[in-house]
Amino acid sequence: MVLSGDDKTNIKNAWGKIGGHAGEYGAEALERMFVVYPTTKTYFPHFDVSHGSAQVKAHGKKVADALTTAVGHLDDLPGALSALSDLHAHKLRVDPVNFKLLSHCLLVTLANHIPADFTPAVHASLDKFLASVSTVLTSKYR
Ligand code: HEG
Repeated sequence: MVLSGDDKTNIKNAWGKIGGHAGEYGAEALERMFVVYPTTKTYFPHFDVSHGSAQVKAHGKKVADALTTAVGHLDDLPGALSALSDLHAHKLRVDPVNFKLLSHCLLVTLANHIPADFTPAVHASLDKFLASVSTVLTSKYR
């Protein structure tokens, strides 16, 4: 998956629109994932996954911060996400299909919050971005 110059511009612009809401949107995406795809909850047996959960809010901020880091390193996602890739592959062992589910929920969340900016072209660039991040986070499994 190669991000074009236009993709990089679209991704940075869209992320800029989110401003200080990244953590909140990350938590919303997680809540959507847990509600829509309940099997994803099996990775979080130690979490309270109910609506408004402080744990989901805190984890949403962590996920969003990692994505913000990624947006800042679009030319070196493997380097920027190396430690996180080790964690997901060697410790968490999250099946790669789940990354598509979370990515989808992130896109739905963004579409809801920045509808005017969520054009088909921006949608496509964000989809490529999340697929690239997911590839990095699942690249050390084998
Ligand atoms: Mg992962 C921990 C980011 C997909 C399950 N995830 C984390 C952490 C970050 C992160 C930043 C905290 C790392 C740390 O404490 O050092 N996760 C992240 C991203 C994405 C992703 C950016 C994809 C875009 N994670 C993902 C998916 C699942 C999952 C799809 C399972 C459905 N992550 C998971 C679990 C933990 C983390 C179980 C540990 C949570 C905890 O115990 O606090």
